[in-house]
Amino acid sequence: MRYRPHHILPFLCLLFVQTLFAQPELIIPRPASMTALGEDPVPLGKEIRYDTAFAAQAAYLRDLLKQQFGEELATTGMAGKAGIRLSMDPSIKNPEAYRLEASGKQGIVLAASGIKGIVNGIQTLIQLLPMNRTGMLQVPAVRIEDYPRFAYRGMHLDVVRHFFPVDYIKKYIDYLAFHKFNSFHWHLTDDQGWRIEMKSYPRLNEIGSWREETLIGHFKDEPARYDGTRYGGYYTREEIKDVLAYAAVRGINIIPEIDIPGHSRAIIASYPELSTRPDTTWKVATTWGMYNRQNNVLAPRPETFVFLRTVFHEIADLFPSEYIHVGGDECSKLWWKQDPFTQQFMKQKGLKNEAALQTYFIETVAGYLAEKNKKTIGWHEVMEGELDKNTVVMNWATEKTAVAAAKKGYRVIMTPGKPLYFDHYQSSQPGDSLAIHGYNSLEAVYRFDPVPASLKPSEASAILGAQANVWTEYMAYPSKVDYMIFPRMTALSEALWTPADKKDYDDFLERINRNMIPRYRLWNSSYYTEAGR
Ligand code: TNX
Repeated sequence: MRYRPHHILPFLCLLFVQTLFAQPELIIPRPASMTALGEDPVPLGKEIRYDTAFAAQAAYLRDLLKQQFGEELATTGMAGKAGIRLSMDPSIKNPEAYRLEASGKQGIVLAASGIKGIVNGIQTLIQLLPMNRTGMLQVPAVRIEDYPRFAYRGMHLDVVRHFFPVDYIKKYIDYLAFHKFNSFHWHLTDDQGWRIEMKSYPRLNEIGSWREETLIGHFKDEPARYDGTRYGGYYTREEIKDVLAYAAVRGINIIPEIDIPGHSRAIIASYPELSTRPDTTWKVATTWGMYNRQNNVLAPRPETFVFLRTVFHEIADLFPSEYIHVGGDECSKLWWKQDPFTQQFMKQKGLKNEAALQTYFIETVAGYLAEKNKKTIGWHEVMEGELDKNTVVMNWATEKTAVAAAKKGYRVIMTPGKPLYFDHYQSSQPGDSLAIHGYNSLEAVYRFDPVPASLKPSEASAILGAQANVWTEYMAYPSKVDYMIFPRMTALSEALWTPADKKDYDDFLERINRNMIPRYRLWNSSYYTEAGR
């Protein structure tokens, strides 16, 4: 079934309904349980009261309401009577769960045992209010008890292939919060640039953050064309801290990724002595798809391991996340095979092949991270050799790889190319704005189940959740990112949050039309529609 956002009827209904309040039936992702209380709608009131643990979330809610309605509610601690109450309730076991009750007797009470639960409840409350102010603000009388199906609900963003300003990163974090995601995977380094300020190795920024020019069109186009314009940049430590604080209020954990030992061209451009050819002057990559095409690997030299320990310690000190992502994907073996020093190193360490060396790098870095009490996440290729079971495997291949990893005893985050690569087309029509290749439809994303059918229930707990990846080779501006993620990100939010038996694709399309398309517009965000093409 196609959804028809420009169909007039839903909009008329929406206008009519919203003069009173929004319908709980439209909430996305759909809550686990919801009961209409059959009472009159409950006025929003003039105050937000809160337990001290939720002071920052009270201010966040106040700002959201002010943005949307231009009216500033008072935040008053627990004193006062009417209005919204953000209440700490330790009896709610899951800190991401919440209870929202709006009734004549109690007013609007939002209860949770943790920051993330309150933030999730706030997103539901926002959707119970009209999108535009049309008279008194009130919410329907309901009781909602809600919790996530999966513990890991993530979105990734590649800020290397194209670089996005802090304002957009914050907007992206707002998208995550709205959709009740909890993890932002920030892909900060790659062949085409190093995007975070480093104190320990300044050439990573002086040289590694800039490329001479950028490829135009698809990387397989012949002949290749370039734009001749220097491109780059990086986030300063102050900017990173600002983003971390912004995310923390919204209950979003930021997992930084420093991608090694492949995807390292920006590193070896800055410090050629860490490459398999120290005598070479490397340039930061200007094209895409480097795997097995251009040398972009680290050599296992003593200075490389000093570099890795120092850099990962600096990252570990900056980011509060329990997990740090070390990359480990698409590490070409060609350049290691050709390098006598690397071959010598492998012999000396008893590493039987280049896959084992790849794992050696990851294990070594996992050890450096453990010194800082951090755990490691790597792309599934890190399992090519014998890898420690504490490392979480992020699987971008098929279900088969995920099943193999789970059976070996790894914990897995699912991010399969099909359907969770949002750099693939969501339109089946030729002539859509350039994407890498492939077709990941909205429906495929909605129907995606992170748990492979062939896993036994006892093995299914190995699947922590899932994430969509947003590689930005063909997304030069925020509006293109928006266009690629919406509405697929909205579909993923329900696949990760809502109990499987409560999912319904036709109903979801209805909610996209009536709740989300108007909201994307409210946010001034681009989105894809079949009808709008
Ligand atoms: C593979 S999947 C990559 C990225 C590219 C992407 C393009 C993975 C971990 N690495 O470097 O951007 O394909 O779809």
